[in-house]
Amino acid sequence: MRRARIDPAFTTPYIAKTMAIREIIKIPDKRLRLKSEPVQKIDAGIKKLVDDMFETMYAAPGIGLAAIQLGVAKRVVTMDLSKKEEDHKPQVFINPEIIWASEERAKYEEGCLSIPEYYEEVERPAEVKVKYLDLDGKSHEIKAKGLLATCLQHEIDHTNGVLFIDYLSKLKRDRVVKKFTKAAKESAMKKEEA
Ligand code: GNR
Ligand code: NI
Repeated sequence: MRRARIDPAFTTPYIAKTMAIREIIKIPDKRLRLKSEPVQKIDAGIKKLVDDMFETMYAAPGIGLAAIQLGVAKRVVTMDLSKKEEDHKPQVFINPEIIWASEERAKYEEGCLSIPEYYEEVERPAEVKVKYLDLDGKSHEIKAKGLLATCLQHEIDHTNGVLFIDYLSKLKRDRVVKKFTKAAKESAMKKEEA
């Protein structure tokens, strides 16, 4: 007899190795407000998490992702600011910390995969110095400006439970939270019906 295509004994190990796109959690999920824990040891689990983060981020698509957006409260950030899809420039920041921020501010229109299809201008320090570990555990310090500075601050905020809507007026923030809360309730109701 031929093996059934969906024989779980055959497909499960395959899924475990390759199906790495995970669900991105959305507001008002309370986990987005957690302070993530520092990574103590960069082991196989962290490497798998980073792989899954890249796959999820590229699929979304997004230019940055913090582990908490997958529900994992660890201080891990992935990023790719390359313009063309062909030349990926994956960057990993473990335990990233802002060690200096410029007085000068810059405005940038931000979006967030945990608040899909909502964009608003946010003002932040124009330049930051960030200290972080790479996947080999080696420490680095970089000075960032432009999109890299914005994205690093956005992702480091995620590791501290902060979202870009926290910088908007209360009116705007309440409005977007309300909209997503309603959508989450409706989708939970639909699930119950099914
Ligand atoms: O994909 C993303 N784009 C973006 C645009 C402007 C400022 C920040 C970002 S990060 C965002 C992906 C995301 O939600 N990362 O946490
Ligand atoms: Ni985000």
